[in-house]
Amino acid sequence: SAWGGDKIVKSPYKNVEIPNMTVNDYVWQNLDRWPERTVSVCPVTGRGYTYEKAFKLSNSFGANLRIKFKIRDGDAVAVMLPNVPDYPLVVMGILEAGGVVTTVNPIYTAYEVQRQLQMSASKAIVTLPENVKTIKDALQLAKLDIPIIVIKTNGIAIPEGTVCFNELSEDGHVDTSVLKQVRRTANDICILPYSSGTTGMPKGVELSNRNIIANCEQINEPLVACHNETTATHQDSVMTILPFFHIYALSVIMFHKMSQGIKMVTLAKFQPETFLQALEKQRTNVLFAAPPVILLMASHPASSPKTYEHLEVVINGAAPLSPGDAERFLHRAQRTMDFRQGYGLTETSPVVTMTPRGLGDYSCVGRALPNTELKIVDDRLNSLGSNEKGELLVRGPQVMRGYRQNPQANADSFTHDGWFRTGDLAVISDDGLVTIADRLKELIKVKGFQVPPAELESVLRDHPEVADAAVVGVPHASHGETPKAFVVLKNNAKTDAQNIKDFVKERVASYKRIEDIVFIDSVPKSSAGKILRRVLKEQYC
Ligand code: AYL
Repeated sequence: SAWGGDKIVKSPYKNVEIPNMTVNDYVWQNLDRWPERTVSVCPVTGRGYTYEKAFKLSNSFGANLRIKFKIRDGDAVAVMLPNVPDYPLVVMGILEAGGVVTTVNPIYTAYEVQRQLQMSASKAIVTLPENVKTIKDALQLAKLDIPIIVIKTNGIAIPEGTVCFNELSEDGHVDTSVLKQVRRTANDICILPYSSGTTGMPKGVELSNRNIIANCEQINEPLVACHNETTATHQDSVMTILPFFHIYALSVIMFHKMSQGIKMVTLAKFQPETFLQALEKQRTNVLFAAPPVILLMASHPASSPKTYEHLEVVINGAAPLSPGDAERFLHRAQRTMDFRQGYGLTETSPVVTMTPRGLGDYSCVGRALPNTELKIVDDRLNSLGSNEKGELLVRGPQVMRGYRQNPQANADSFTHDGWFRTGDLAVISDDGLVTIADRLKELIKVKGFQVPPAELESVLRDHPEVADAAVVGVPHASHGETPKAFVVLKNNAKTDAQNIKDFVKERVASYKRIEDIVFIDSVPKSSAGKILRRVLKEQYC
């Protein structure tokens, strides 16, 4: 049995060593084995970089961040980009400069960008021309003035009042010895993504170099690994449709694949035909996916056995998979593939469990990675046993240091003996297979993306005619879940549902939009003032 007498589930795998270094040193450590290999390429524009070129350009960019923009060790730099092939150069340059990367969703509105720039105290932001207007609006809202660094991708001049990334990263034009001043160690923070965790507004998740490197090493365990070694005659190629701004792609794809000399085929937009064509034409053999991608491959008319001729490994994560979709996809592909699943959170860098090769069970999320311990507890944190349903707790080197400047959230998220509370309801079998049963936390996931109810409630309460509001997630056929709002209007309010929807639409990214509003007289709350979401769900959903 995987269970110890102490009701702790240990990983079945041998512990891995975690090298004591920074992520940038880790990623580049084997550079001399594959300098001429492609690191990233866009199948639509053909733009891309070799490993050596990416290293050199990121060095120049990093040096300029220190010289021209006075970025110092620990300063946050925001990255607001779709999956362009330059993404790894930008991220690595920031890390080499000693900075901390905070990734921003490129479809965020000015309100959302403003909040993240303020909370992270970002000293600069890197983006594309089409996002400059949103960023300028955000800086105005925040009364901030930071440099906007813009990547020139098609020869067209960059907007006025911005700095050109391509000039900052040009090789040989800057003395990169300034990078020797950087003093970053394994325990320093390097990535600062935002997550709401179990409750409340998005919070900065402090991930250290050690957290990220641990997770890269943990997924190298032979029974869960999904790659062939890069050699003189072979290079794996990964389809990168999942956004780099989310920790799943940033960590599991970018950092891990670069440490292994793998090629990333980057797609900036989720267009079904382009994606399916690229799978076929680019001969990608590995695909990391979320449930909407699996659904697309299972059902799109252009999805055929030819599309998947080169595909060997598919890994799902980020939200509950429908096993039926997995089966329908495999049936479409007419090919034996290594189809697996991972589970984790932004707070765990992200991978906690992974299904082993050949398991063929699409309803579970596999076993604990090396160096990782699990526990199932009831609502009083008492340990439960195998096949008993309760909250999943995690201990391991991939677990974040904590939420930035938020002692209350940290106190709520960790037990006194150092276990991280996932807020997920799970069951673990005798032999250590984990099945996620439900989400205990208030977080809503739309197409695998976080939609924190507290964030939408705060937007709703900003509406001049709204007195109070509560938001819950309801099941949705293709998105997994969708937010549903309960609104209490002020006395004599003249507004209607459409007006409120439009108000929200202006302030949040498209996947957070509210389609369904119910007007109620008062929001049910506990004596402590906590919204009783379950009451709303039971009464109206
Ligand atoms: P966040 N099945 C069901 N729910 C999942 C799964 C899964 N395979 N993976 C993640 N979740 C839910 O921070 C769960 O509720 O990180 C969890 O608490 O955006 C929440 O998503 C965390 O959301 C991988 C690939 C982990 C992806 C990830 C997910 C990172 C998502 C490991 O191999």
